[in-house]
Order: sequence, then structure tokens, then C-alpha cells
Amino acid sequence: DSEKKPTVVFVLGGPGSGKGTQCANIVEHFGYTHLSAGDLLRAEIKSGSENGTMIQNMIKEGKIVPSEVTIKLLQKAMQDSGNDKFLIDGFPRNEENRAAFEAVTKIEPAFVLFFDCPEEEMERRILSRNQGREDDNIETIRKRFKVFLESSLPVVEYYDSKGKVRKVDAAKPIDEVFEVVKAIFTPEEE
Ligand code: UP5
Ligand code: MG
Repeated sequence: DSEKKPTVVFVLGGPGSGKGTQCANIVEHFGYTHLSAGDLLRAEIKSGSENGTMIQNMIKEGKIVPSEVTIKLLQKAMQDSGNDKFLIDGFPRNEENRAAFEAVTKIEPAFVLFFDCPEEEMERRILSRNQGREDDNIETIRKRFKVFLESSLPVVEYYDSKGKVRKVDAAKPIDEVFEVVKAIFTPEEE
């Protein structure tokens, strides 16, 4: 069709690596719309949809929600936004998510922003966050880390093999991380 495809940047990184925090900064400076897959799923639980209980149980166990559910929410949010530049935060989380998104939307990411952070630091951040998230307890955090290593890192490796990963040291203070992120989003001058 003749419609121009939107620009998508996938923002990936372990639980608590700072994806949401840095996306908020990027939105302010670069005019993207931030879509957190986790936030969309949590909103879906709150809305009382028929999938709500299933999603809630999966998040509580740190498991990855079936891609058709997540992709539908992402597509609707993209349409509703009126924008054509998106930060998709926390998705795709496994190979199946990745392949399904590309097959359904025909969109390939411009690049993948990857926040690299040691587990001890991510754990500290999540445990001191206190936003009432049902998955922010030590049992679920351990499960989230395991799923990240086993299922999500391979997606980062896939895009790395295509030269699409921009890796950022996310263990530094928020403003220092953003300096690096800013440089990645700023077009190079000749
Ligand atoms: N903080 C941030 N940056 C800091 C820094 N540089 N120095 C010091 N502190 C920093 O940050 C976490 C905390 O750390 C905050 O208090 C922040 O102030 C501080 P945040 O920006 O929230 O990190 P983020 O990476 O967004 O952490 P989050 O917990 O949201 O990551 P997850 O990937 O675990 O959570 P998400 O919401 O993406 O997914 C939750 C669950 O939903 C998944 O486990 C899964 O069950 C489900 N899900 C799916 O099934 N499919 C999907 O596609 C997406 C989610
Ligand atoms: Mg987040």
C-alpha cells in the first residue's frame, strides 16, 4: 500500500535497566511517542478486559504474554497516537514476539536501543521503586531475570547480528546515561 511506514525504535534491557526512565527523556527531546508494552498490558488488566486475568497471572510469574495480545495493544496505541515515530519499550521479549511483530506489521526497527546493566543494580532499583507493581517482589524479580537471559537477550543478539543494536552502559546515573542516548538519536553532521 502507499502509506508510509512509521519509524520504530525498540528499547530493550533487563527489568529495571531504565527503559521507561530514558524513554521519557527521549520523548521530550526527539518527538517520539513512548509505548511501553508492560504499561499497555497493565492498563489492559485495569480496564477489566476478558484477557485481564490471564495477563495478570503471566506478569505475576514474569512470563511473556502471547504476542497476539501485545501486538494488538501496540497497533492500537500506534494508530491512536497520530504520530509516526515510536519508542517500543520492553518488546519484543522473545523470538516469537519479534517474528510475529514483523509478520503482522511489516515494520522493521530503525535500530534497537539496548540498556546494559548488571543484575545487582537492576534488583536494587526495582526493590526501591515502590510503585505497587505486583511483579516487584524478589521471587518474581528472579523469574523476570531468568526469562530476560533465556528469551529476551537472544532477540538483542539477533538484531546485533544485523548491525542494529546501539548498546548503552545503563549502570551510570540517569543524566549520564541520557547523554549517551542523546548522541545516538542526534543525526550526525557532515
Ligand atoms: N532508575 C532508572 N534509571 C536509573 C539510573 N540510571 N540510576 C539509578 N536509578 C535509575 O527504572 C527502574 C527504577 O530505577 C526506577 O525507580 C527509576 O527511577 C530507577 P525504569 O525506568 O522503570 O526501568 P525499566 O527498564 O522500565 O524497568 P521495568 O521494571 O519496567 O522493566 P521490565 O522489563 O521488567 O517491565 P515491563 O513493564 O516491560 O514488563 C513487565 C512484565 O510484563 C514482564 O515481566 C512480562 O510479564 C510482561 N510483558 C510481556 O509479557 N510482554 C511484553 O511485551 C512486555 C511485558
Ligand atoms: Mg518499564
